[in-house]
Amino acid sequence: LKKQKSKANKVCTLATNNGPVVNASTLPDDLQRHFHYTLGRDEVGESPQYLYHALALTIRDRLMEKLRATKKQQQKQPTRRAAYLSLEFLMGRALGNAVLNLDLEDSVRKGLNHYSCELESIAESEHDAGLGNGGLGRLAACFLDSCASLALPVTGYGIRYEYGMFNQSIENGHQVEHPDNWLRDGHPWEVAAPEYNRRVKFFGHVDTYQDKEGRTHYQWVGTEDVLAVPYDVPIPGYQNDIVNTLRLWKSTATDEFDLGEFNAGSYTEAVARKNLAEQITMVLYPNDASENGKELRLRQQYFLTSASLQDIIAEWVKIHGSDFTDFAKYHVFQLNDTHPSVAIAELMRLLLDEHDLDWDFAWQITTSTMAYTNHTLLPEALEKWSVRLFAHLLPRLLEIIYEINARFLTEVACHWPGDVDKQRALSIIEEGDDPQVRMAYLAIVGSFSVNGVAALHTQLLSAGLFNDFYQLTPNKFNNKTNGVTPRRWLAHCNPKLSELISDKIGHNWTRDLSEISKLRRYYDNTKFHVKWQHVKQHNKQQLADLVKQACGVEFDTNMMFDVQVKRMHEYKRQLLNILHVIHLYDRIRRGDTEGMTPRCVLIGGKAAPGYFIAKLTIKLINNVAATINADPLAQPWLRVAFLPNYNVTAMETICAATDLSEQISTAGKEASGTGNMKFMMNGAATIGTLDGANVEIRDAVGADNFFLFGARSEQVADIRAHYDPAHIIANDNNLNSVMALLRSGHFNLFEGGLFQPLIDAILNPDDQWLVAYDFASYCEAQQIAALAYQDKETWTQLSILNTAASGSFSSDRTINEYNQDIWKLTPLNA
Ligand code: GPQ
Repeated sequence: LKKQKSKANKVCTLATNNGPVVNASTLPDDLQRHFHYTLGRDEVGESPQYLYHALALTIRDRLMEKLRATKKQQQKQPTRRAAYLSLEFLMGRALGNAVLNLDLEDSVRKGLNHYSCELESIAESEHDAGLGNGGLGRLAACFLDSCASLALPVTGYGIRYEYGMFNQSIENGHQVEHPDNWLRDGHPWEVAAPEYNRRVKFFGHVDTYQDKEGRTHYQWVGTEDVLAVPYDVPIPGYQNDIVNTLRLWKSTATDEFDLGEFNAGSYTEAVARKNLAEQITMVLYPNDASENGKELRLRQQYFLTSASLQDIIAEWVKIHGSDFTDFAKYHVFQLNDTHPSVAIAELMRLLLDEHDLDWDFAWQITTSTMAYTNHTLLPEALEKWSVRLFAHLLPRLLEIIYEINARFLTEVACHWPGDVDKQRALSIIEEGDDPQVRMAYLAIVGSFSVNGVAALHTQLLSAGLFNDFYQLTPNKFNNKTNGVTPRRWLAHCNPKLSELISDKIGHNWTRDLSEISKLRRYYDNTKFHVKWQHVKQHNKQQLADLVKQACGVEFDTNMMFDVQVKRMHEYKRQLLNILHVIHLYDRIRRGDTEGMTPRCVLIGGKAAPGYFIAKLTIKLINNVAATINADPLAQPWLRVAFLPNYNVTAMETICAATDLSEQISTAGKEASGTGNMKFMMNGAATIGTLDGANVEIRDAVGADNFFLFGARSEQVADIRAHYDPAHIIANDNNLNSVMALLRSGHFNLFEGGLFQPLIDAILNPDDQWLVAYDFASYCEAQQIAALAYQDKETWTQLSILNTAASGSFSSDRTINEYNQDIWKLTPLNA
């Protein structure tokens, strides 16, 4: 009884005391309390899900405590802060990351002992938070980790999609999509904050009236409003007591809806309308770097943007009232691609219509708080919205965009007097039968900073795609090469290698990855080599187990692990990869195995559901894999698997186990890449083109330690001008033989003609991805890599050098640059 009493007291203090009452030593008790009382469970038995849930709540208590402390410290003195606006946050699992960042491993293991459970197996119960497509969404997640770890006051704003990135299964070699009901078992990491609900307007029309001074006022009326409800997810910094917030908005119907329509008797219509409101945040659009164009997507964009800006302005008004003089001193907004770029017009609307500022002042605030990051040069990914749709959905926003454009075009006219074509080319509104709003142009015009995500990408943006804007305002343009968090992508996902590294150079590399260069001292130390190899073998076994379980394919850890995992897209050229695999198979069948290195090829990635050619590539990979894996002749040399449902969690196992990282996009097409960095950090060598951040990776590790191939970006236009793939094929025995196998139907014996569209794509003189052009140099680089792998010493050195050279690919470096050049925030403890 006494014991129970003291427990009850503890709960009571927890509720009333502001000081820390949850700590490492109370963790095992807290875990039991959540398991038995919060969740009402007795035994772990058949459902370890509950124990995971209890553990998550136990850790969340600790996060909440630090979150409150962080907020308190921020409130002590007003600080400049940043909001990272993004339609995607690809967070993956939270448990392992929180345990690492809060340094709770020992006490968590102790707590789980009571239930005879391992942390690793409990962690398996967590669904990935897949609120993103690929690189862009994962970058946002890495950035949040770095911001918190650097104690920067940055809040993430996103959407709480009911359904995240779809789950992919492979049936008869084809991709099949399944809804990702990730919230089904509850999401213990979030806390709803309905007291901060915001109203977001849609549809309606604009009324104007003149006040006594003759000023015109605009009122957006007759709107159909939707309520935005915030859910806060704590973002812990790395062992620094800082916890920031990711605020995710869910859409619901407004209260009037309940009272008004229900009472009016139109019950079913009212419920249908409620559904409409809730549709907004129902599902993530599964398109990576390609156009959407759907009304619901624009609704999502405006919903996120409006709710987030209102949130920030409401807080400002609470303290400063209607005085916006210093607003821009205290706020900066980073737009993650054009997806949230309607923010520029929305901030104008809020300042003009709701807070009564005049145009010049509002514009000055907007253009000194908005900063835009571009993530692609692909024209099909540059967002445009039809003016017609805009006028219908967001009439007031369109008016403001027209006004921004009119004023901007006078600047263009001053810079290029008399050049009407220039005005047409730079206009935010694209003329034509179906006029369009060019969101990238709106983003550039309304921002004080425009950045690309790798040196080459920024250079191509300034010299090409946005050159006119660059000429107009060169100082806006800057580069911020991407990075990845070394906490998740080395410390957490590769504990064995981390321990080995820390043994040699201490563990400060987790905070300052530039220290990892100290590893170079050991690159020719044979004792160290043995340990390094040992860790790699262990990690390869883990991946082999995963591949066995997911694909039924046996990977042999003595073979080279050659991996390409990323979204399926023509520009990423998974097709080139599988052509090389077919070439190896062709060699094996011919008995030409001299100098061949046994290898296991793993490919994984999701295709957008409507992307026919990407889906067909998945089918080809699966059919080729089936043929090769069933051929006893190929067994000693080659195994091939397509890993279904590639996601953040799978990458944690994959990047730690890879020998050769495939980064083989057509030069000039991959803005940066970030998978390339994760592989490098974990000691994989790269085979790649001079594209995106590959350029900087190669510079860092040295040309001798990078397997380079393919056309350079500056050659691509020339090559395309007289491109004749049939001629290339006819003059390359290897490629000719591969194409003959494909054409013969060798990989689609019972599915005649199935792969013809892929064959046609390769043979198309208009093939902008230059698959046939790069094939020979790709095979050559593959052969050089294969030979290097045969010399164990050489390869181990290569592996160590890659990890040692990965220091600048930490997202801490990236975020420090964002902060120095764009955000100018003061770290909390500084
Ligand atoms: N990226 Cl525009 C996406 O993942 N989705 C997108 O919609 C766009 C870009 C990627 C880009 O393809 C990669 O090269 C980058 O490394 C990544 O964004 C992060 O910048």
